[in-house]
Amino acid sequence: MNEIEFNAPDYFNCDELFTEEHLLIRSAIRDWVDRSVKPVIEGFAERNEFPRHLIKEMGEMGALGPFIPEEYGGAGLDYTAYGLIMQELERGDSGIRSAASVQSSLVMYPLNRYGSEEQKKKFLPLLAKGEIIGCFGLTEPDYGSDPGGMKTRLTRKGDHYLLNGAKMWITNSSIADVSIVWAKDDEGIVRGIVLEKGIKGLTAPMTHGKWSLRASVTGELVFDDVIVTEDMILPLASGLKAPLSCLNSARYGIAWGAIGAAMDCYDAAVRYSLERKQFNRPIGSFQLQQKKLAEALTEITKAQLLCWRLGQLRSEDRATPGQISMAKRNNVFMALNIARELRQVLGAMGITGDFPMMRHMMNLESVITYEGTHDVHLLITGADITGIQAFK
Ligand code: TGC
Ligand code: FAD
Repeated sequence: MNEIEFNAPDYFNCDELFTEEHLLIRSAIRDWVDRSVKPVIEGFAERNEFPRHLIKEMGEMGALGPFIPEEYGGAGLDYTAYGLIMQELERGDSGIRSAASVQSSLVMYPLNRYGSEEQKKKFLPLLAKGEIIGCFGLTEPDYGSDPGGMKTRLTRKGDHYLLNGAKMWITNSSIADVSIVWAKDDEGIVRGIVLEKGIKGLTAPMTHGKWSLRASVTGELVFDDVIVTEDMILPLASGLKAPLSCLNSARYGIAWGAIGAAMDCYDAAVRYSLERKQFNRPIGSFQLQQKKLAEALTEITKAQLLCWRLGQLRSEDRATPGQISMAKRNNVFMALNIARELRQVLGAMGITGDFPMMRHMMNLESVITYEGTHDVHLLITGADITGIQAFK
C-alpha cells in the first residue's frame, strides 16, 4: 500500500464505480478539507467554536445543496455526488458535515420540495452560496424520537397565525438567518414554517456544556406568540411525513459522512503503527494491532459498497426509508467502533488533539443519536421485516 491508499482506502476498487465527475468533485472537496478544515479544526473544537467562515467557502465550492436544481442556485448533481461531498467533509469533522447536511437536506430540501416559487427564489440561492445559514426545528424538549407528539402549535387568528412552543437540540439555531420549523395546526396536522431571524417572539439560546460536536453550534428555538402569515408557511408540506422526508435526505448523507470519519481514523492509525516502535519493532508488526487495522479496513469497505448502491437508488428516487435507516445505523456504528478501537493503536497519544480520533469519537456520539437514534433505526428495520412497529 502506498501513502495515498492509507488516506483513502479503496480495497475493492470502488473508485471504478464512480464517474469522472464524481471523482473530480470528491477530490476538490478533499483538497479543500485538507487545506481549510484540518489545520484549524482542533482549535475550534477545543474552544467550542463554530468555524463560521467555512460556510461561505463550502457555498463557493457548490457543497451546499448540491442536488438542488441550478435554476435555484444549486449544482444540480445526483445523490452519489452529495454522498461523496458528505464523506469528505466528515473526514474533516462531523460538525462541518453537520452544517452542510442541515443547510442542504434540512433547509434547502424542504424549501425546494414543499416551498412556493417565491420562497424558493428568495432563500435557495442565498443558502446555496452560504450567504445565509439555515436550521431545522423538529425535536422538542419532550419529543425527540417521537416527533409526532410535538406540542408546538400554529393557531389561526383571523388573517394570520400565532406560533407558540419550543424546539431543542437544534444545530445552528442561534446563528441561523432562516429556520424551518415544524408545528401542528388547529386540525393537528404538522405544517412547515419559514421564520427569518429577528422576527418578534423568536429567541434562540445556545446550548452549552457539550463534549461532542464542539465545532458546531447547538441551541433552542423558542416561539412566544410569533405572528405567522400565509406566505411563511410551506404550502406543499402536510403531515409528519414532510419533515420525515427531509430526514431521509440528511440520514443518507450521514451514512456517507461516517465513512469519512472512519477513513480519517484509519489513516492516522496506519501511519502511526508503522512509525511507532516498541520492543524494537513497529507496533504495526504485532498481530493484535494488525487485527484492529484489518477489521477497520473490512468495515470501511463494506460501508463503501453499501453507500455506493444506496447512492444509485437514491439518485433514481428508489431508496426506501428502511434502506436509508440501515445504512445510517450501520455506518455510524462502524465509524464509532473504528474511532474507539484505532485510538488504542496510538496508546496515550491517541487521547490528545495531535491526532483526530478522540474528536471523531466524541462527535460520533452525537451522530449516533441525532437523525434518529441507533435503536430507533433498528426498530425501523424490524418493522420492515415483520410489518409490526415495535416503537409504539
Ligand atoms: P409513522 O406513523 O410511522 O409515520 C407517520 C407518517 O410519516 C410517514 N413516514 C415517512 N415518510 C417519509 N420518510 C420517512 N422516513 C418516513 N417515516 C414515516 C409514514 O408513512 C406516515 O405517513 P402517512 O401518510 O400514513 O401519514 O410515524 P411515528 O410517529 O410512529 O414515528 C415513526 C418514527 C419513530 C420512525 C419516526 O418518527 C422517527 O424517525 N423518529 C426519529 C426522530 C428523528 O430522527 N429526529 C431527527 C430530528 S432532526 C435532527 O436530528 C437533525 S441533526 C442535524 C445535524 O446533522 O446536525
Ligand atoms: P429520546 O427520544 O428521549 O430517547 C432516549 C433513549 O430512548 C434513546 O436511546 C432512544 O433510542 C430510546 N428510545 C426512544 N424511543 C424508543 C422506543 N420506542 N423503543 C426503544 N427505545 C426508544 N433535532 C432537530 O430537530 N434539529 C436539529 O438540527 C438537531 N440537531 C441535533 C444536534 C445534536 C448535537 C444532537 C445531540 C441532537 C440534535 N437533534 C436535532 C435532536 C436529535 O434528533 C434527538 O436528540 C434524537 O432524535 C433523539 O431524541 P432524544 O434526544 O429526545 O432522545
